Amino acid sequence: MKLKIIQADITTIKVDAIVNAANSSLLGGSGVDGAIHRKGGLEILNACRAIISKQGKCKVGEAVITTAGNLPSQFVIHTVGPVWNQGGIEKEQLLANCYTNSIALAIENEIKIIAFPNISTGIYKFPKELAARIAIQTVRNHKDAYKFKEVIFVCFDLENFECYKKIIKNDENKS
Ligand code: AR6
Repeated sequence: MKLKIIQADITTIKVDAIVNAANSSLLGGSGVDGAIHRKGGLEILNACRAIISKQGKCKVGEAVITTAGNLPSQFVIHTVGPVWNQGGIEKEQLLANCYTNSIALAIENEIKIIAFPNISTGIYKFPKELAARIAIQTVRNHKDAYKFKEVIFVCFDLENFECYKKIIKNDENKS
């Protein structure tokens, strides 16, 4: 499995699935969620509405999959990150669950290339370095269970981009 770190707008990249940092309503919002719904169009919103009417709101840490509508990718996996608020170990576990449950859906759908944004590190205010460590570690924990061709961490802001590069570099130096 190749881990790749890039700085980009996730709505512009063409992979099997991009992940959305959604909220429990799945009806869109601002940040990366807003960008995905804006560019992906009504097809995504209608697919989210159908999921909500069938199974109710998407809980924190859980994930659902839809078409990617007008986006270049094939699927969007919507996951709901935790709001950092006062933080705590349960928030860290919930963030890890976002990655684990997104990966489970990717496996079910035989997705080989998946791109993650930096879930919870915008409006939900999760500390960026801690979130990056959780993201990288959780993805690595699955490397024996399923062979992704590529897992891409798509960083939007420079701070996240630098964080991910630093962690990957430190890990390489240790091994
Ligand atoms: N491509 C990639 N990453 C992006 C993009 C983009 N186009 N736009 C922003 N980011 P956020 P959250 C980065 O706030 O913290 C929404 O309203 C951004 O720099 O999008 O999980 C939802 O509906 C940051 O690093 O998501 C929820 O209500 C990361 O994406 C709430 O925000 C996550 O920032 C979710 O908050």
